[in-house]
Amino acid sequence: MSRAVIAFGANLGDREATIAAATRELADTRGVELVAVSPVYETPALKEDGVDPDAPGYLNGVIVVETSLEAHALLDLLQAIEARHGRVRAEHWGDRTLDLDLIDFGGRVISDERLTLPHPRAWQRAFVLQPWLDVEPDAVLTGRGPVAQLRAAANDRVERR
Ligand code: A4P
Ligand code: MG
Repeated sequence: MSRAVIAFGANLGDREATIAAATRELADTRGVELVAVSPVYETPALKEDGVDPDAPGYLNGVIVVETSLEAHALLDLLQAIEARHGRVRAEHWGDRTLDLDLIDFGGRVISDERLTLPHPRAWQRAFVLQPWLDVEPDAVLTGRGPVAQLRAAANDRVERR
Protein backbone atom coordinates (compact mmCIF):
# COMPACT_ATOMS: atom_id res chain seq x y z
CA MET A 1 0.00 0.00 0.00
CA SER A 2 1.14 3.52 -0.78
CA ARG A 3 -0.07 6.79 0.67
CA ALA A 4 -0.93 9.36 -1.96
CA VAL A 5 -1.85 13.03 -1.73
CA ILE A 6 -4.27 14.21 -4.40
CA ALA A 7 -5.08 17.89 -4.93
CA PHE A 8 -8.45 18.89 -6.33
CA GLY A 9 -9.37 22.15 -8.00
CA ALA A 10 -12.56 23.34 -9.72
CA ASN A 11 -13.56 26.73 -11.06
CA LEU A 12 -16.45 26.00 -13.43
CA GLY A 13 -19.93 24.59 -12.88
CA ASP A 14 -21.27 23.44 -9.53
CA ARG A 15 -17.84 23.21 -7.95
CA GLU A 16 -18.93 21.75 -4.62
CA ALA A 17 -21.11 19.07 -6.19
CA THR A 18 -18.32 18.09 -8.59
CA ILE A 19 -15.77 17.80 -5.78
CA ALA A 20 -18.18 15.80 -3.62
CA ALA A 21 -18.94 13.40 -6.49
CA ALA A 22 -15.26 12.99 -7.38
CA THR A 23 -14.38 12.26 -3.76
CA ARG A 24 -17.10 9.62 -3.63
CA GLU A 25 -15.88 8.04 -6.86
CA LEU A 26 -12.34 7.81 -5.49
CA ALA A 27 -13.61 6.28 -2.26
CA ASP A 28 -15.68 3.75 -4.19
CA THR A 29 -12.72 2.50 -6.23
CA ARG A 30 -11.34 -0.90 -5.32
CA GLY A 31 -7.79 -0.54 -4.05
CA VAL A 32 -8.32 3.04 -2.87
CA GLU A 33 -9.13 3.96 0.73
CA LEU A 34 -9.78 7.52 1.86
CA VAL A 35 -7.59 8.58 4.76
CA ALA A 36 -8.51 12.26 4.93
CA VAL A 37 -10.37 14.98 3.06
CA SER A 38 -9.23 18.53 3.78
CA PRO A 39 -11.31 21.63 4.32
CA VAL A 40 -12.07 23.46 1.08
CA TYR A 41 -10.54 26.83 0.21
CA GLU A 42 -11.72 29.59 -2.06
CA THR A 43 -8.77 30.79 -4.17
CA PRO A 44 -8.32 33.28 -7.04
CA ALA A 45 -7.42 31.72 -10.42
CA LEU A 46 -3.70 31.55 -11.01
CA LYS A 47 -2.58 31.87 -14.63
CA GLU A 48 0.90 31.90 -16.19
CA ASP A 49 1.33 35.62 -15.55
CA GLY A 50 -0.21 35.71 -12.08
CA VAL A 51 -3.67 35.96 -10.55
CA ASP A 52 -6.48 36.51 -13.06
CA PRO A 53 -9.20 38.51 -11.27
CA ASP A 54 -11.57 38.06 -14.23
CA ALA A 55 -11.50 34.24 -14.18
CA PRO A 56 -13.94 32.41 -11.91
CA GLY A 57 -12.45 31.53 -8.53
CA TYR A 58 -11.40 28.01 -7.58
CA LEU A 59 -12.32 25.69 -4.80
CA ASN A 60 -9.16 23.82 -3.80
CA GLY A 61 -8.28 21.12 -1.32
CA VAL A 62 -6.57 17.76 -0.93
CA ILE A 63 -7.55 14.16 -0.44
CA VAL A 64 -5.18 11.66 1.19
CA VAL A 65 -5.61 8.01 0.22
CA GLU A 66 -4.01 4.66 0.87
CA THR A 67 -3.86 2.66 -2.32
CA SER A 68 -2.69 -0.63 -3.72
CA LEU A 69 -2.59 0.94 -7.19
CA GLU A 70 0.67 1.93 -8.83
CA ALA A 71 1.25 5.65 -9.38
CA HIS A 72 0.42 5.55 -13.10
CA ALA A 73 -2.75 3.56 -12.49
CA LEU A 74 -3.82 6.13 -9.93
CA LEU A 75 -3.16 8.88 -12.51
CA ASP A 76 -5.32 6.96 -15.02
CA LEU A 77 -8.09 6.85 -12.43
CA LEU A 78 -7.81 10.58 -11.67
CA GLN A 79 -7.98 11.43 -15.38
CA ALA A 80 -10.99 9.15 -15.86
CA ILE A 81 -12.79 10.91 -13.01
CA GLU A 82 -11.88 14.32 -14.49
CA ALA A 83 -13.24 13.23 -17.88
CA ARG A 84 -16.48 12.02 -16.33
CA HIS A 85 -16.97 15.47 -14.85
CA GLY A 86 -16.70 17.20 -18.17
CA ARG A 87 -13.08 18.23 -18.03
CA VAL A 88 -12.01 19.61 -21.39
CA ARG A 89 -8.34 20.29 -22.05
CA ALA A 90 -8.28 23.43 -24.15
CA GLU A 91 -6.09 26.17 -22.72
CA HIS A 92 -2.99 25.50 -20.60
CA TRP A 93 -3.94 26.35 -17.02
CA GLY A 94 -7.40 27.11 -18.39
CA ASP A 95 -10.64 27.15 -16.43
CA ARG A 96 -11.86 23.65 -15.55
CA THR A 97 -14.74 21.78 -14.01
CA LEU A 98 -12.29 19.49 -12.21
CA ASP A 99 -8.54 19.05 -11.91
CA LEU A 100 -7.13 16.15 -9.93
CA ASP A 101 -3.36 16.29 -9.52
CA LEU A 102 -1.12 13.74 -7.89
CA ILE A 103 1.01 15.74 -5.45
CA ASP A 104 2.90 12.99 -3.65
CA PHE A 105 2.94 9.24 -4.00
CA GLY A 106 4.73 7.59 -1.08
CA GLY A 107 7.62 10.01 -1.44
CA ARG A 108 8.47 8.59 -4.86
CA VAL A 109 10.41 10.60 -7.42
CA ILE A 110 9.23 10.01 -10.98
CA SER A 111 9.78 11.95 -14.18
CA ASP A 112 8.40 10.49 -17.37
CA GLU A 113 6.20 11.71 -20.19
CA ARG A 114 2.97 11.20 -18.19
CA LEU A 115 3.91 11.76 -14.61
CA THR A 116 6.16 14.05 -12.60
CA LEU A 117 6.41 13.34 -8.87
CA PRO A 118 6.32 15.09 -6.60
CA HIS A 119 4.11 17.57 -8.44
CA PRO A 120 6.56 20.22 -9.69
CA ARG A 121 4.54 23.28 -8.67
CA ALA A 122 2.92 22.14 -5.42
CA TRP A 123 5.79 23.37 -3.24
CA GLN A 124 4.95 27.02 -3.90
CA ARG A 125 1.14 26.89 -3.90
CA ALA A 126 -0.71 27.75 -0.71
CA PHE A 127 -3.87 26.35 -2.32
CA VAL A 128 -2.24 22.90 -2.12
CA LEU A 129 0.00 23.29 0.95
CA GLN A 130 -2.60 24.78 3.35
CA PRO A 131 -5.21 22.03 2.95
CA TRP A 132 -2.46 19.38 3.04
CA LEU A 133 -1.17 20.90 6.28
CA ASP A 134 -4.69 20.85 7.72
CA VAL A 135 -4.88 17.06 7.41
CA GLU A 136 -1.17 16.16 7.80
CA PRO A 137 0.58 18.74 10.01
CA ASP A 138 3.90 16.84 9.87
CA ALA A 139 3.88 16.23 6.13
CA VAL A 140 7.11 16.54 4.17
CA LEU A 141 7.28 17.20 0.43
CA THR A 142 10.06 15.06 -1.00
CA GLY A 143 13.02 17.18 -2.08
CA ARG A 144 11.46 20.38 -0.71
CA GLY A 145 11.04 19.96 3.03
CA PRO A 146 8.30 20.29 5.64
CA VAL A 147 4.96 21.41 4.23
CA ALA A 148 4.54 23.79 7.19
CA GLN A 149 7.68 25.71 6.14
CA LEU A 150 6.70 25.74 2.47
CA ARG A 151 3.24 26.99 3.43
CA ALA A 152 4.70 29.84 5.46
CA ALA A 153 6.72 30.96 2.43
CA ALA A 154 3.87 30.72 -0.09
CA ASN A 155 2.03 33.97 -0.67
CA ASP A 156 -1.02 33.15 -2.80
CA ARG A 157 -4.27 33.94 -1.04
CA VAL A 158 -6.47 31.14 0.31
CA GLU A 159 -9.69 31.62 2.23
CA ARG A 160 -11.35 28.87 4.23
CA ARG A 161 -14.77 28.12 2.87
N1 A4P B 1 1.14 15.15 -15.24
C1 A4P B 1 2.46 15.06 -14.94
N2 A4P B 1 2.64 14.94 -13.64
C2 A4P B 1 1.41 14.97 -13.06
C3 A4P B 1 0.97 14.88 -11.70
N3 A4P B 1 1.84 14.77 -10.68
N4 A4P B 1 -0.38 14.94 -11.47
C4 A4P B 1 0.65 15.31 -16.61
C5 A4P B 1 -1.26 15.09 -12.51
N5 A4P B 1 -0.89 15.16 -13.83
C6 A4P B 1 0.44 15.10 -14.08
O1 A4P B 1 -2.20 18.05 -16.88
C7 A4P B 1 -1.30 17.99 -17.97
C8 A4P B 1 -0.53 16.70 -17.94
O2 A4P B 1 0.26 16.66 -16.78
C9 A4P B 1 -1.38 15.44 -17.85
O3 A4P B 1 -1.61 14.90 -19.11
C10 A4P B 1 -0.56 14.48 -16.97
O4 A4P B 1 -0.13 13.34 -17.70
P1 A4P B 1 -3.65 18.55 -17.09
O5 A4P B 1 -4.40 18.26 -15.84
O6 A4P B 1 -4.16 18.05 -18.37
O7 A4P B 1 -3.47 20.11 -17.34
P2 A4P B 1 -3.28 21.28 -16.33
O8 A4P B 1 -3.74 20.88 -14.97
O9 A4P B 1 -3.84 22.51 -16.95
O10 A4P B 1 -1.72 21.42 -16.39
P3 A4P B 1 -0.75 21.62 -15.23
O11 A4P B 1 0.47 22.23 -15.85
O12 A4P B 1 -0.59 20.40 -14.42
O13 A4P B 1 -1.47 22.70 -14.39
P4 A4P B 1 -1.32 22.92 -12.87
O14 A4P B 1 0.09 23.26 -12.53
O15 A4P B 1 -1.97 21.84 -12.13
O16 A4P B 1 -2.14 24.24 -12.73
N6 A4P B 1 -5.39 28.38 -9.77
C11 A4P B 1 -6.03 28.09 -8.61
N7 A4P B 1 -6.44 29.06 -7.78
N8 A4P B 1 -6.30 26.77 -8.27
C12 A4P B 1 -5.90 25.74 -9.07
O17 A4P B 1 -6.15 24.57 -8.72
N9 A4P B 1 -4.75 25.05 -11.11
C13 A4P B 1 -4.05 25.33 -12.20
C14 A4P B 1 -3.50 24.24 -13.00
C15 A4P B 1 -3.81 26.72 -12.60
N10 A4P B 1 -4.33 27.69 -11.71
C16 A4P B 1 -4.98 27.38 -10.59
C17 A4P B 1 -5.21 26.03 -10.28
MG1 MG C 1 -3.81 18.86 -13.73
